[in-house]
Amino acid sequence: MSRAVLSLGSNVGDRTAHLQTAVNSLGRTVRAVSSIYRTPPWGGVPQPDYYNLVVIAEDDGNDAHAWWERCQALEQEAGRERTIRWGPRTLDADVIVVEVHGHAVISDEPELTLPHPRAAQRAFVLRPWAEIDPTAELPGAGAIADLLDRLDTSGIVRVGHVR
Ligand code: A4P
Ligand code: MG
Repeated sequence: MSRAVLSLGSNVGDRTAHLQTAVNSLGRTVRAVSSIYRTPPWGGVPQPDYYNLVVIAEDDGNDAHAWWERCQALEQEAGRERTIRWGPRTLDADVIVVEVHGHAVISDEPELTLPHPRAAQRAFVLRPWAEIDPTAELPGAGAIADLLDRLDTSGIVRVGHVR
């Protein structure tokens, strides 16, 4: 069995609809979905605020790569175009951590680096994740509640929920 924490974000078009479609597409793998948060753009590119949420999902497989493929499919479904790094997008779907049979997968492959290398610095990931799993740990970095304490969360506002 594998369990994944996925971060979904949108700042182009109908942000709620893009997140809703992505969660629907994950279908029966979904175990928990956070609220939707409006978050200031991270990464220095001037662009509209994002809507972000975090999903915890499980499947019967043992392949971390399958989660990356699902995320790529979700981005394609949302008509994502790759232009500027960290720039605006209809959907960003990132794999934050994967556990296979209860053990965290560690990978430094460029295509799928696990845990996600920038998750510890991203309140837009940790804040929604903490809502649905407050005692979670980011392997190699520590308790997400402690990581979150060190970040600026002042611009992050809960705005709703997918159905
Ligand atoms: N990749 C490697 N590891 C992973 C992983 N764990 N999950 C590779 C997903 N992808 C991973 O990503 C570049 C490559 O990273 C992919 O080919 C994939 O194989 P990309 O999505 O094509 O490019 P990008 O998104 O522009 O760059 P990057 O570095 O992936 O950006 P991020 O980390 O995805 O950040 N601000 C807010 N508030 N909310 C957001 O959701 N998102 C981003 C994008 C920037 N700022 C944001 C948000
Ligand atoms: Mg990405």
